[in-house]
Amino acid sequence: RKPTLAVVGATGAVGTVMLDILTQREDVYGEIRLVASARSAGKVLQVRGEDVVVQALTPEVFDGVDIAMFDVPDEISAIWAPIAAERGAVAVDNSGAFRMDPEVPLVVPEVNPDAALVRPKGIISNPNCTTLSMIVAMGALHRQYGLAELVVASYQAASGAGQEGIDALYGQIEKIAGNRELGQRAGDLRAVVGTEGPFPAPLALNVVPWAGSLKDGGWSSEELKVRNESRKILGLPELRVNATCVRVPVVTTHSLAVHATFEREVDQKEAQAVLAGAPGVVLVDNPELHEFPTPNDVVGTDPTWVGRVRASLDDPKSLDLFLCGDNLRKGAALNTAQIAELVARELTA
Ligand code: 11C
Repeated sequence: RKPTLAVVGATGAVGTVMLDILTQREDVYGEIRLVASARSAGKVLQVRGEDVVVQALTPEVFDGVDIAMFDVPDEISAIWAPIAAERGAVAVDNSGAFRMDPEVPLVVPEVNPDAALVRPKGIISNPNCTTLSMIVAMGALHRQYGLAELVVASYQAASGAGQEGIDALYGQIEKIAGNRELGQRAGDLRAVVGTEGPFPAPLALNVVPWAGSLKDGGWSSEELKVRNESRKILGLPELRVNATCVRVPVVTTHSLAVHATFEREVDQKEAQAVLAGAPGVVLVDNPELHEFPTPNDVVGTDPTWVGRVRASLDDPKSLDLFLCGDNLRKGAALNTAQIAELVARELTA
């Protein structure tokens, strides 16, 4: 019997991409049940070319479900993923609610697929989209050279903040369109576009060094997630990680500038070959032809795209590189779908 899948949060920004991904990938499921808040129940969505009526989130909706994906806020997952697990489903959760729970594996199929097999709570977590945008490439380099330290700066897209973030960025762009005076005097953008929406400063014609909530020492929650999740996925609890997370006026696709230090000496050409050969990674690194990944080249695609690979001029064990990953695909829906496929294969083996 093919497993029954529930997609919880089917109407959100990630849920919408999930339905496309389920339609495009190999069909390993029997029934696919779409679930959302009571407000969205009754809507009709398409998956695998079929109309499916959205059901309200209730405990009973998980009866007979083998795998339940959650693309909902932390507080909803915190309550409902355990309910799905109690009712016999394996919950694959894309929220931050369980990622650092020692009894919940945090899985990236290209990096630590076997971790998905040990899930005492019946829950598997999907990492944060910023961590995911870099971790497949860093996992490949770690296998070759042994990772010792990461110093990263992110360039995060508005859709990381969901549909609200997308709407805020487009709304701001509409408000400033055609105004060639803006962006030249302190505070002029704030006066025109305000700060409605999820970003604490104007995003159009600007960058905002903030994502998530404030934690001790001035770190943002997003920066700590990059640190803690990278350590857990790579199995390196002492890995040195410093992240600065920045929002940029891009709709979808997170980018990161990475300075990585390894246990062994690195070679630029060899590192490029390692990345080019790694599953889930595409190398585009011809600066003489101005060929390198940009978010707009990458949006809508599955892999992590890497370019600008350079050996550090000051440290034979360090590399600098730039990478991009679609935050709604590999950064969220695709990785969740890949984890669910691992479980589906296990259940039908
Ligand atoms: C952002 N990475 O770009 C965040 C969104 O922990 O799943 C995802 C938050 C999370 O704002």
